[in-house]
Amino acid sequence: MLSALIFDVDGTLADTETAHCAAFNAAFAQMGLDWHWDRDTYQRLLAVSGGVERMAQFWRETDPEAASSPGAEATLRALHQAKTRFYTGSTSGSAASGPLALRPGVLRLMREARASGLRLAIATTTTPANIAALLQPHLGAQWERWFDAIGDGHSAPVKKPHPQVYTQVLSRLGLDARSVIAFEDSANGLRAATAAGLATVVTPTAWTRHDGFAGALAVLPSLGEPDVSSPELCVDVARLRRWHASFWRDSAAPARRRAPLIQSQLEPELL
Ligand code: XBP
Ligand code: MG
Repeated sequence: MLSALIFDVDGTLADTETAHCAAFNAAFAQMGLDWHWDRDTYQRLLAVSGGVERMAQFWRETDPEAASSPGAEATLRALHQAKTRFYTGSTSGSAASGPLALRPGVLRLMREARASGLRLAIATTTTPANIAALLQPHLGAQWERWFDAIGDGHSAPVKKPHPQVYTQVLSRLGLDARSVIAFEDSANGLRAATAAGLATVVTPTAWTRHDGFAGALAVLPSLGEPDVSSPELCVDVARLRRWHASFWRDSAAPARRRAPLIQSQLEPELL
């Protein structure tokens, strides 16, 4: 029986990677580095989960000697602290642009899930401060009370596609993977959730729409909003319960599990 929903943050709750990329570039400039990540570079580096790990990868590519020097780790930590200040400032609504919007259907489904007695949790590789900056404007100062468990880049330092953050959250929930659905946006996230044994709904963004999503429970442009999405693309608790039941009923047929139950046409305008 379905008991809980576990949400990834970046790309799933909100389309955040444009803001992350801008924050990285602002930190590089503030620290006097001539690094600048354009869209193509950042899209390629997104294959590496974790901001510190992502910068380390870029540094190894561009200056392997400096990247392995004794002070490199301290430099990366300072860079990441600066980046997090820029990101939380741009996301939380304190910037003129206002708070970063949640993706279609996220708040609706979380409200409906809680009203239906389902428990909610978060499993992300991002920095804890980023979660608060994103969710506080939408869920209020007590935003953490929405979630029975939160796994993040600090509590689970081994990043996706490793399943560490999902196994940690399942353990904190005291639930078996078969009673939970995960929500992700990327191939790394799908692989992490699948490795932890979870049926996973994928809602890619423009940053991740070219990833591979074999083994997903469903691949959709978003969780949908009744007034703007066609009915079959609107995810509600009743639909999730049906998908979850058929996913585990069909699990005896491994070949069928490789093809998502729902593979909608990811229309660019919907992403
Ligand atoms: C996506 C990530 C994060 C963000 C940047 O996290 O891989 O690294 O891109 O955030 P999610 P940090 O698991 O929520 O999709 O710089 O804090 O890592
Ligand atoms: Mg993500």
